[in-house]
Amino acid sequence: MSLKNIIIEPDPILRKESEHVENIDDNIRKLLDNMLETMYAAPGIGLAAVQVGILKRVIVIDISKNEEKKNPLFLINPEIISKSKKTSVYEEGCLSLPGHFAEIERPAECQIKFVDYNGKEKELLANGLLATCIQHEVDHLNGVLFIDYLSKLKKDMIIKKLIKHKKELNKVVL
Ligand code: GNR
Ligand code: NI
Repeated sequence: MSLKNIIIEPDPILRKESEHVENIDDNIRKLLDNMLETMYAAPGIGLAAVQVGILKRVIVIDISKNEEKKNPLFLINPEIISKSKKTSVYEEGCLSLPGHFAEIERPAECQIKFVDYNGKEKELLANGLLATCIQHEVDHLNGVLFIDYLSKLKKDMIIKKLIKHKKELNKVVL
């Protein structure tokens, strides 16, 4: 397995629409394994392939708190079939927006259809943090980040700080 670099906003890749996966083969499973390892190392509770520069509709999620009892979820071609009218608010973070957090309101529950690690079609009804995380990740597959839900003022401020942050990172590398 190997760790992948996580792409930080602003980057045009993060704004692209990811492509439907046609074949669930060993290459896709290798990508999912590497994404999971990268997510645990970050650490984060979710990761979309686009965040490591691969424009495929695949997501890994693990909202378990316990190090020993990991509970990874692999979602290929996830589709939100229904969302609740009831909403909930969570403080969201994003590995592509390091150091920035904001309260985001989303449907409290969502039902999804997806293909699992073994290529089997499945459905899942999610609530709580899992529902929020799934919607955050599906947004990534459509080129959407949580800052898109904030006022232009807040969004611009965060992007400005990220540009500065990225310049600092480049100085360290050089
Ligand atoms: O690690 C993450 N935490 C998080 C917290 C609240 C709502 C969504 C998330 S996902 C985020 C990892 C990430 O950037 N996934 O795309
Ligand atoms: Ni994210």
